[in-house]
Amino acid sequence: EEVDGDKVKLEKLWKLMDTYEPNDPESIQKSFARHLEYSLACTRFNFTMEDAYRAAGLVLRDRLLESLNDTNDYYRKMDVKRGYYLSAEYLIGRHMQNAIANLDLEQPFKEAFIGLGMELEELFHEEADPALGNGGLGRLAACFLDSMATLSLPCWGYGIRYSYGMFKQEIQNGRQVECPDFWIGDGCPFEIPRPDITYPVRLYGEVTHGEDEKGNWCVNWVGGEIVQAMAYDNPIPGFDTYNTNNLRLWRACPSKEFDLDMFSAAAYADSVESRRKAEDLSAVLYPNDATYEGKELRLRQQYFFVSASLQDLLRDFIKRPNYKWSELPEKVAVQMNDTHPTIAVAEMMRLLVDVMHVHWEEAWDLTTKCLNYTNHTVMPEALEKWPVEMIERMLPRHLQIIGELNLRWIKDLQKKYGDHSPVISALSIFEEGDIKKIRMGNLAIMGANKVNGVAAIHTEIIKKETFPEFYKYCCDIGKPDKIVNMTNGVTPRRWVHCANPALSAIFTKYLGSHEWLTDMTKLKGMLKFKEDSKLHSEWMEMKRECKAKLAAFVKEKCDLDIDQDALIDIQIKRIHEYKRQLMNILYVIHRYQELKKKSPGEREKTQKRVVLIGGKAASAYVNAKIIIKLISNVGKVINKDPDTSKYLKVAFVPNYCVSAAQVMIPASDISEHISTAGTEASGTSNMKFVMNGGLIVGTMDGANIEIREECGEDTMFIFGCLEHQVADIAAKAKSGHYPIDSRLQAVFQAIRNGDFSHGEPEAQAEFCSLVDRLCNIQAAGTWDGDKYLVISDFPSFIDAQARVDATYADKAKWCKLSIQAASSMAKFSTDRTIKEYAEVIWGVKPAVRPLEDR
Ligand code: T68
Repeated sequence: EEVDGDKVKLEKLWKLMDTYEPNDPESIQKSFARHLEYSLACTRFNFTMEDAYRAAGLVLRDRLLESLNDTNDYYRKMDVKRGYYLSAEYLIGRHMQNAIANLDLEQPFKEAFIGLGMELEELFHEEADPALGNGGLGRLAACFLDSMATLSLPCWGYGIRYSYGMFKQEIQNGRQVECPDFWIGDGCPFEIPRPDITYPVRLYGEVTHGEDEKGNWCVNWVGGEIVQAMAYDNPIPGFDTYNTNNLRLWRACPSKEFDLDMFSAAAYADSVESRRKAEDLSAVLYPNDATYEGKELRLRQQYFFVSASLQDLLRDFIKRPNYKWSELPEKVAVQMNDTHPTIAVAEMMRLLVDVMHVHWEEAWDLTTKCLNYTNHTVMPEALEKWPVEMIERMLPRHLQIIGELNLRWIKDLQKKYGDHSPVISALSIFEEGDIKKIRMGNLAIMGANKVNGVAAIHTEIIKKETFPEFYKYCCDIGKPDKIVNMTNGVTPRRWVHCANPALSAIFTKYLGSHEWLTDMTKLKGMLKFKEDSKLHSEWMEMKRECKAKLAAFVKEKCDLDIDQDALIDIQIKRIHEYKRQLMNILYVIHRYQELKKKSPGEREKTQKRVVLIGGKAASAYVNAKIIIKLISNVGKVINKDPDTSKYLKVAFVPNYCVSAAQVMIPASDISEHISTAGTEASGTSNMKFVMNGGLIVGTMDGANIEIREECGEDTMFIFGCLEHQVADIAAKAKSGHYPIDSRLQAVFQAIRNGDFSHGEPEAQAEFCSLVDRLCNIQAAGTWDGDKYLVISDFPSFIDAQARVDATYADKAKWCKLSIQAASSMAKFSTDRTIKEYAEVIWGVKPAVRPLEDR
């Protein structure tokens, strides 16, 4: 019910609200004091650092809200086409520093807090690190939001407000222990609960047929349970624009109606219990990446957020004056981030046909014009397939819709390829077998206007290997460009400006303005200084500063002292066999063995190195967990060996997360992106490292290939087999031809000898199992051994590392390469990526909120 304008002095209210919060240091201080006292009930004489963080957060929230509301009004007024990013994950990281930078409040905030005797940076550390995602896919979504806002694009994100994000990783006796991450704690000042924005989401129940009020035949989905989705808004401010966009996350709540039948049947307690259970739906993020768990709760989560989001965006559409359904594709574009939101294909059809009474054919036309799908992986084990039986129980109407869609699809294919073409079973949404399944990838491609991969090589693999029949079909109907490439990126605001203020200052000083932060092609202007000795000394000073921060961090997290003059070598990413952290630690052992062989005099001449490895393993991923234990144990041996510890240190850094990345990445000299060719779709941390002046040791995989193209071959230490060679090497290995380099043999021998087992029989057995598996010592006939070709790529990995040492020895050369690489990264800003999505896939244009609007 709206407020009656006669009763409330609306005009007066409007005038009062028409004044914006002032941004000078003194007003910020006043705002801060007011929030401490009135919002947090602290006194000026008695508050903690956490209170101070919270009050500062509320100061920012006021300003974010003003901008969010006005931006929404502006988009509405302009009646613009909107983009909606559907993602089950957002790895947003801390808000505060980013919000201050993007709202252009760095100077006044700094002054305000210095004036109050506080360091702003200390406040940043009080903030929990919201980790509502697993890894690259979730972090990409967060970088995308930053770029959408910065480009003033009318685009929103939709997702799930998990109460428990990605688990916190503790390392106990070298092993991963998962601890719950209740990130919300006493509440997050940057989110805005919207109890007024809720939608019912039905699960289970049955489908009946009947007549509507007008006597038309209709379908009813009834019974089951209803969960309420409540909106939590997270303002996303753009940089150098007045636009602030929104990330709307849904929390599951009990439905508003109370079941009176249950109540009167004296089942009051049961009834409350079942309502309480509704909240479990958004309780926890599944900690798997690259595999999916066929758990019913996961499918419920997916449907829950998809249904709420589509209801919300369709409600917004029908609020437009004189809307016509035929105009939906001119006003709405939806991006499905992987197959996780793919049930959207069926839900969009259900909402249009059953609820909005649009004809089936038109509804399908609209659906396939609005939806788009991004694929992030070619690993077969990651392609989601849900049992038909599960969908039938949970979403009976959706199964009917998918069945009907498939029927029409197959008929179309039969006309083209004949009744029994093998293409048909490959393209069908249903997978036959003991357990009949729905292939979400096929459903996504069928329902999408555009399908995209995330790096050039990955998009080619999608066409040729993952979905070849689909690609052929697209070519056959004259639409080969239904599958397009959208190479990933990262936001330079968080990953250079916030993470590495010293580097940001260098760029701004040499280029004469901070324009590079919104137009990274400007960085090319640095190239003319790449041999300038003054820049070299500032650049090296910047690295030293970053390394000092890293050293403090490593001391705190690993209780290890590291030499700040050493070459810093980092591998941080989810632990997975295809990413080959195992190869990295095997190389560290080899390096250790070589050092041990040397005389003290010879050792003096070798390059000092600190190797840091970090990342989380899915909780059920046995091998990944053993790899963590092996890294920890190798560290324990090497770091305390007096012969070598001056020259080589290695540590497993616990609880890798966005805020850890912001400290680690700027300090690296080299980073490892060493997946088997053809397995890493893109990778995005590779981009962050290079933007910060680090060089890459890497394979010809994912975005490494494109980074090399942009920065020059000399800036990268490439090794390993190429994608087209993999099948051949694996085939030879299967037939027994798989030689092991003698240096690797020596490493295996040391592991088998128990040199890194600390006398723990369990660890010894586990480490041997890893080595045995690589060497393919297992049940006869099954070759599942060195699936990711560690043995085959090892010798060239050693060579690449030798090239690193040789190059690093020449400080001026290294510095030049570092400047050259960092200045050539324009392509990998998400601003470029998002511009391409907006132009090629969404057809969404910028809507710049004008200055006079303020
Ligand atoms: C990553 N995928 C790719 N998946 O591995 C990486 N999966 O190469 C790419 O750069 C990145 O996506 C962005 O495109 C993931 O991160 C997941 O996190 C995930 C989560 C749940 C289920 C499956």
